[in-house]
Amino acid sequence: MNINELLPRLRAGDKRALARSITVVETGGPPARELLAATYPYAGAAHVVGITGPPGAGKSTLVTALAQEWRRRGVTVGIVAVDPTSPFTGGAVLGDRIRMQVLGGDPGVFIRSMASRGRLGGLARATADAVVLLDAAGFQVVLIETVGAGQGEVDIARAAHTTIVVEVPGMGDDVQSIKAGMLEIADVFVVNKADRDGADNVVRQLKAMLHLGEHRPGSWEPSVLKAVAMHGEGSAEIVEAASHHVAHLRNSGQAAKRARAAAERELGAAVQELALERLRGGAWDDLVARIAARERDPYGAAQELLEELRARG
Ligand SMILES: Nc1nc2c(ncn2[C@@H]2O[C@H](COP(=O)(O)OP(=O)(O)OP(=O)(O)O)[C@@H](O)[C@H]2O)c(=O)[nH]1
Ligand SMILES: [Mg+2]
Repeated sequence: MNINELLPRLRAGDKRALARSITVVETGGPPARELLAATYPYAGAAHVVGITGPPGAGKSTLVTALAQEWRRRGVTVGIVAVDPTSPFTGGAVLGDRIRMQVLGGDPGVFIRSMASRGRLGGLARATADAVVLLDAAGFQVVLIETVGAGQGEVDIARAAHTTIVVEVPGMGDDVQSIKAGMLEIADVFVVNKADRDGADNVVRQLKAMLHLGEHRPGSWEPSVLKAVAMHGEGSAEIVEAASHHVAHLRNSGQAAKRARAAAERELGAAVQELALERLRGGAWDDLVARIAARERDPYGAAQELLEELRARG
């Protein structure tokens, strides 16, 4: 199916066209870019919500519960589950399928697990592109699940309007497991598995940590909410907090600022991807070897490659 056929079907919310389109962006290369160029103008309306947190915190369960809550409110939901740890084994992916099965028959829900398939720029890029596709297909909320482990996941979270960080009680009875980075990116904290002992303690500690930072007037103060995702408890409050957050972004003018920052990152990433693609091969391997041997420096070599590119026209 070519893009001229794919695009109208995708825009009509056709799930098969959407699944195919995501495979195209996962694979990357010129077809991915062509598809993205065609869909980009139609995206931008969705509320993109990142859900991150340690392995096993209940992220997939929460995503399922939140999707159900949004559906009860008549909102359509696209879900992207990112599994950077095992993109090929499908272990966690299978778990997600089972967990999210209850959403299966609903035409207002689309679920996709992402693997990078070796795409240049990796999973973060493929995920960002998949979000554009879901957005252009008309899904009103797009949920991205990632394990909050590395920089790549922080990048993915940064692409979201609202970031929900999931924590659980019982991890050494304190929240030292929360990395400083997580504290900074969280717009909403969810203490999941609140059916277990210690949830209130985690809530208290999170609030204390948040108050250590100075709260500027007019800035968003992250909510700290308890949930039992397994039973859907707390979902309504979380959906409301996410909606308040995105409204705050719009009303404070931050949405426009963030959109600009995101556009700049997107452009930078695209330049890098295209430049690398054109520069690899040729003198590349030789330069790499010589930089490793300290016979060349990376900046001088980059300069040389760019000049060569310009000469090629
Ligand atoms: N007790 C309790 N268990 C929960 C709750 N929510 C999820 N779980 C369980 O926690 C386990 C992990 O849930 P997942 O939703 O797969 O967690 P995850 O964070 O998506 O896991 P990964 O994607 O593998 O990092 C499952 O056995 C869930 O049933 C909850 O509110 N209370
Ligand atoms: Mg999961």
